[in-house]
Amino acid sequence: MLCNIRAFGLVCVEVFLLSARASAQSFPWARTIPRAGWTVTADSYQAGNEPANVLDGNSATIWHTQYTPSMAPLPHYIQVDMQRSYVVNGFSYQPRQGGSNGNIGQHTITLSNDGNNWSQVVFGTFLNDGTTKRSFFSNATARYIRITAQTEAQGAGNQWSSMAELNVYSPNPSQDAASFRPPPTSQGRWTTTIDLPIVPAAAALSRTGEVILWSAFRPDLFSGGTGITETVHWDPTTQTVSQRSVANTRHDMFCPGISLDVDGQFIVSGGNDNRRTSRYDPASGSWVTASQMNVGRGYQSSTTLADGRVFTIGGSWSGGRFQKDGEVYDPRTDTWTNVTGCRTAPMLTSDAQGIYRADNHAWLFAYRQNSVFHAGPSRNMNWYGVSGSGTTRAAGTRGDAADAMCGIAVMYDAVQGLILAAGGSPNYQDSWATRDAYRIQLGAVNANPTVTRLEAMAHARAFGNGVVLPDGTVLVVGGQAYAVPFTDTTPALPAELFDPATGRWTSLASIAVPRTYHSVALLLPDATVLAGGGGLCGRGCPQNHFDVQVFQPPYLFAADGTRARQPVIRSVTPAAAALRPGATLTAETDGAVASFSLVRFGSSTHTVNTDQRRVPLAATAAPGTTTYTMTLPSDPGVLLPGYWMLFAVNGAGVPSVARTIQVLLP
Ligand SMILES: *[C@@H]1O[C@H](CO)[C@@H](O)[C@H](O)[C@H]1NC(C)=O
Ligand SMILES: *[C@@H]1O[C@H](CO)[C@@H](O)[C@H](O)[C@H]1NC(C)=O
Ligand SMILES: *[C@@H]1O[C@H](CO)[C@@H](O)[C@H](O)[C@H]1NC(C)=O
Ligand SMILES: [Cu+2]
Repeated sequence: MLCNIRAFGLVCVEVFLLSARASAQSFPWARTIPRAGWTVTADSYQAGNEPANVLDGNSATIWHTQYTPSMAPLPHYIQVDMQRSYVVNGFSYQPRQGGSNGNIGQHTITLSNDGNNWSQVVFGTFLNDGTTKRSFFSNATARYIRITAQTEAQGAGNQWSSMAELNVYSPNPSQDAASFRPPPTSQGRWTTTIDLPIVPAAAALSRTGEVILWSAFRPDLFSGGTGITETVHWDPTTQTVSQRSVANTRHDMFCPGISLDVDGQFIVSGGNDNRRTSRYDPASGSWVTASQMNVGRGYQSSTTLADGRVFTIGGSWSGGRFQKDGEVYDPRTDTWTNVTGCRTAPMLTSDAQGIYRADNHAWLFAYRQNSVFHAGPSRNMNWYGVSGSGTTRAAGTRGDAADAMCGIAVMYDAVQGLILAAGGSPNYQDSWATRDAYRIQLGAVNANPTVTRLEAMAHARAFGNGVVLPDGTVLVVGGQAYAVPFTDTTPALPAELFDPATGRWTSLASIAVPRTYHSVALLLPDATVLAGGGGLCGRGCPQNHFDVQVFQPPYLFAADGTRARQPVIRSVTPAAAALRPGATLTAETDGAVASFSLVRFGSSTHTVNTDQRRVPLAATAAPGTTTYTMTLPSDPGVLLPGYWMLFAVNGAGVPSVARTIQVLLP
């Protein structure tokens, strides 16, 4: 697709509108299964709108549930019998084209080989429009596939369901389903796909346990917007997906800086509305207008500081192209203050597109003595001081690395000051990404760190994401080898796991679809990882991925392939679980465990997650008990203020579900 970030606009959108008409479109990873001989049934239909209409290749004829003489109530389902089992990995549904009554909203997709035993592979909510909906999921076998509609997309109370066409995808329709074996659980497992009514280009974990995801002013398009953001709340405990348009802050929060503050509020700065700041308050579930930045920014990064403020720098993608030196936000006073001594010039990459790209997506790590370490993506690294009007000090180069735009940088051990840097490309776009990986070991503040070249990843990745796990390993997901925004070519489908104990990588199971530009990933409190999104390139754009998928890392499985039993943290003392750096924390578990760690709540957009970091905790048990006492690090530059997940990890390496801990300001 020739639509890139320089060429977006009406022409590009028109192209996608035309391609949207091809509802039976195939993809490199998924081809439509020929529908000859299929049969179809539904729980209800209106005479003249029979279920068989979804297989006739004519989008003008539809299935519609009964509305007269009586209204058939939700839920509704429609199911096809493909007459034999296939390896399947996707489902597509074209809504009716003349009108929108019956568009499916909340739904599940289930598979069966015998018509009796069903397994769910997808749940979620579709966007209410006429574009073809596609749900891709991990390879499985099925003869029967069923979609069950729980709501009608237009409005509460509507009881109809309707559909123009239905297709089922297979990685290879001629493959014998009997030969199918899922990847071994030693590679982890990609589980349920969650359909969203937006393309999630940003996500953050709320201290309530909800994940908030957002796109831009439109659910499917990034460019040209202002004044509104389409968001989704996903509650993992109830499995509900709800759509909310946020207009009160008059802020299109596409491509912002995101930082979580001491109270777990999201501080979201700039983006399409490049000077605006919005704060998400988990307590009320609402967004609040905050002070505007001094400088308009988009694609800047920001990081929460040891003192609770938020530092940002760069961001020439939006708000003008010039040297955008640092500024600091104080949530207590709701003010932005320039720290012009934090200079942009030393942190630029040598991008072919100049400053527009060169100051994007900085790898910022707040650290000891209220400092900020800048690890990349430029090959040059820096220390920023954020007191007074700010200081900049060069910190050497990242070994023999080139500029690594849209690579991954993850602080997997904040106590030891250890950062993994991997992937990225010299130029933002039209540029080959690297497989190279480096360990950055921070020493004294303002001193050059020690950089060690590690074993390379198996896959080159730009636009991928890195997630630190409770055991200190780092999961990388998605990305592509040749960086071109809004393409799914050269995707890195297998996940990989970095083990700091050995310095080695392990290839893991493949995600169901490419997750390239505008994808997101987050660690969840149950020790699984959410990864998804990608696209946001306009109505009908085939690179739009309106979904996320949940990954169960290998540590959640026993050697025999079954789910491992997770240890349980029964209680935490102090019970309020709000502590200051240096405090003592006690946790009681349901059995002996080997270690504890804290992982900070994360946020994710454009490969940047400056919120996540891991702090290993040394714990000692009172003799004969499973009550463990640990002392928190005393430097708030290591243990940043805000919300953290406390995990216990047992002797087999299995993590618990997390307890939430708030780290207060010193
Ligand atoms: C139902 O299907 C699942 C998934 O294919 C399979 O693991 C399970 O054994 C089946 N259960 C029965 C009762 O056949
Ligand atoms: C902050 O810095 C920007 C860019 O240099 C400048 O335009 C703006 O006037 C400054 N604001 C204040 C309050 O000093
Ligand atoms: C699905 O199966 C096909 C083979 O039919 C394989 O090439 C592909 O890698 C599998 N996809 C995933 C995500 O495992
Ligand atoms: Cu972008």
